[in-house]
Amino acid sequence: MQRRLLIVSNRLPLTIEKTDNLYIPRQSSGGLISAVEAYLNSKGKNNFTEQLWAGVPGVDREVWDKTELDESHYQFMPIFTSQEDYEHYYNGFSNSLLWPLFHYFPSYAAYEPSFFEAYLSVNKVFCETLSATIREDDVVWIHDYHLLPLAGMLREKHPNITIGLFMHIPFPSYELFRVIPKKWQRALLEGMLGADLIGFHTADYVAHFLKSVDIALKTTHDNKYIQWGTRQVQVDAFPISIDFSLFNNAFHQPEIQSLRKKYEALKANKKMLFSVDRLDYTKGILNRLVAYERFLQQYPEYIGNVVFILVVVPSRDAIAKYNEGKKMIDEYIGNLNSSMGSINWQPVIYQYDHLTFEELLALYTTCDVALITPLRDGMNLVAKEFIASRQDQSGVLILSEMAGASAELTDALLINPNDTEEIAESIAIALKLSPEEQESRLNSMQQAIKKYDVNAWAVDFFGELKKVKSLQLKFEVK
Ligand code: GDG
Repeated sequence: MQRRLLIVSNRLPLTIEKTDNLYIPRQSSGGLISAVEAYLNSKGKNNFTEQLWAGVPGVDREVWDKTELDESHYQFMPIFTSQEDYEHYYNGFSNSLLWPLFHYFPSYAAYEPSFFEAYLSVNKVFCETLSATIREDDVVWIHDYHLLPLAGMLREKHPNITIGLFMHIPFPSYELFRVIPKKWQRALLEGMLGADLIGFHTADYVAHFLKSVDIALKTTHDNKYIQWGTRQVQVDAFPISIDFSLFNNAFHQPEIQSLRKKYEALKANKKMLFSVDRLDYTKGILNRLVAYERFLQQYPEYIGNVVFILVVVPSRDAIAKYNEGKKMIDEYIGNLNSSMGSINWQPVIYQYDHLTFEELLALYTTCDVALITPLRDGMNLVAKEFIASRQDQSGVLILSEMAGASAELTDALLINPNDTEEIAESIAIALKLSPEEQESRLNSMQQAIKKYDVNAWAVDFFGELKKVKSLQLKFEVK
C-alpha cells in the first residue's frame, strides 16, 4: 500500500520576504529543517506517494496566497492561528517554559496558565486543520516540543492513523520534569502517548521520558514499550544526522572553493577558530568567549596569531532572555577586542546574521578548529556537518559533553562547557594536534556519520514505526 506522509512542525520551513511587490520564500535555518529537508530531498529513497508539510507560515492568509511557492518536493499545508494565541504558545509556553526547562535552565522557566491555555488552543488548531484532510492510511510525523499534545488530539479523532513523534531537544531527568504543574505534566505526556512511536536523540532521553511517564501516569514500561490503553507505544533512540554526501562533496564546489580562498586570505598565516549557532543561551556562546580569552592569556604566543570567527544567527528575539544574551555577547566581544586587539589584529571577528550555505561550508573547511560548547543541546548538527565537510582530512572538533552528538563523536576533543580551563587547554591542544592525529580522528567520525546519515535515521524511524503499528493493527505498510 502506498501512503501519504504528513510532516508537522511548528513553523513551515520557510520565511516569506517582500521584494518589489513580490513575496519570495527563503528557506529558514535550524536543525529540524536541515534534517527533514535533507530526508525529503533524497528522492526515490522513501516510499510515500505524496509528502505534505504542515506548519505556521509566519504570514497572514492574504500574503500566503500571493507567495510563489516551489512545491516540487512536497506540498505546504499552512496553519493559521490568532496572533495572540500564537505569541503565548510560541514565545510563552514553548520557549519560556518547555525550552528552558528541558535544557536544564529551570530558573528561566515561566509558569503562566494563559500560556498553557494558548499552547492547547494552538495545538487544537493544528489538529482541526489536519483533520480536515487526513486519511486513515496517512502517516503523520510530528516534530518537537511545540506540538506535544497533538498526537493525543489526533488519536481521539482518528483512532487508527499512524503517528510518529520526534523530539529534537533533550527530555530532562524526572527531577526537572516534575517541577511542571501536575495537570500540565499529564497533558504533555498523555498527548505524546497518542503517537505509536516516540523518538529521541539518545538513550538517556528515552530513559528520562520512560521514568517520567511511569511516575506521572502510573504506568510500568516493558523495555521500550508502554501499554497505553489498548495500544502499545514504542519509545526509542534515533540519533538525528545529516546528508553526509552533501557536506562532503561541497569541498570542491567552485563557489565554495573561491570563498575559501577569500577566507584564507583573511586568515593570512593565523590559526582560525570557528563557531556558528542560533542565538540561544543553551549554546554556551558566552562561556566559549570567556574560555577563548583565557586561552589567549594562558598562551600569549597566540596573540596576533589566531582569530576566532564567531557567527550568531538571530533567533527568538521577542524573548527578553535572548535579547539580554545578545547584549552580553556584544559587550563581551567589544571588551575583548578592545582590551587585547590592536589596529593590526582583532581576536574575534563577529557576525550577527545568517550565512549562505556556501559561506557556511567555506568557513567549515577553512578553519583549523570548530569550537562547539553548548551548555545543553539535544544533538547539535553543526558538529556533524563540520566533520563531514572536511574532505581534506584536517581540522579539529572541540565539542561539549552536554551535546547529544558527544555520544557518537567520541573522537572529538570533549570538554565540559563550564570548565573554562579545560576549554582553553583544549584549544591549545587542538592547535598543536599532528596532521596524522587529525586525520585519524576525522576519519573515524566521518565513517560513523556516513553510516548513519539522515536517510538512515529516517528509514530507521519509519521501519520501527511500521513494526510497532503492525503489532497493533497487523496491517502492511509498504
Ligand atoms: C535543534 C536542536 C538538534 C545554522 N546557522 C546557519 C545555518 N545553520 C544550520 C546548521 C544546522 C542547523 O542550522 C542548526 O542545527 P543544530 O542541530 O546545531 O541546532 P538547533 O537549531 O538548535 O536544532 C538540536 C536539532 O534540532 C536537530 O534535531 O540537533 O540539538 O536544538 O544544520 O547548518 N545554515 C546556514 N546558515 C546559517 O547561518 N545556511
